[in-house]
Amino acid sequence: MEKTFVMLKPDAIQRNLAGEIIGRLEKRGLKLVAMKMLRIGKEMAEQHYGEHQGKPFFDDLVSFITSGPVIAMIWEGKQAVQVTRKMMGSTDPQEALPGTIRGDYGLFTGNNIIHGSDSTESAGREISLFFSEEEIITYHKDMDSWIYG
Ligand code: D4T
Repeated sequence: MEKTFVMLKPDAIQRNLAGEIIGRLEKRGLKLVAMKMLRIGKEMAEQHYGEHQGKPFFDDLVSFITSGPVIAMIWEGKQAVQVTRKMMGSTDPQEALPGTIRGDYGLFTGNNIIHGSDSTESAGREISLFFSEEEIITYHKDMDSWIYG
């Protein structure tokens, strides 16, 4: 099974959207294997968004992601990376389709509610930045046989 890293950004927490979003991922059939709330420091934010260093929106991005607590999670499932990205919708919430998380709850690119890894390589890097091996839980869910057949 593939793992992906998902983070509910400070706007999701402040707007009371955490339960709703976690519920959507859960109901889709993805399996939650790690979760914690934390406040990201500047250094960790710069590392997480390293690919955007030097871009005009970088400083705003770092100050936004460090502005309040986030919820970091690992979700597992078949094609978990791609499935989660589709559920999130486009980076710019104004472009995101209704039915997607950003398309239903967002209006502005800077505050786009949720982060999800964009590839299995990014997922591996992000998971090890946020979680230790011991924090990732391996367990069986009977329901998986109803989800995957
Ligand atoms: P993240 O990484 O937060 O899941 O978002 P995406 O994967 O969908 O998009 P991204 O990496 O291109 O952008 C990271 C982050 O930067 C903000 N951003 C992005 C911004 O404020 N202005 C911009 O022009 C872009 C492209 C939003 C998400």
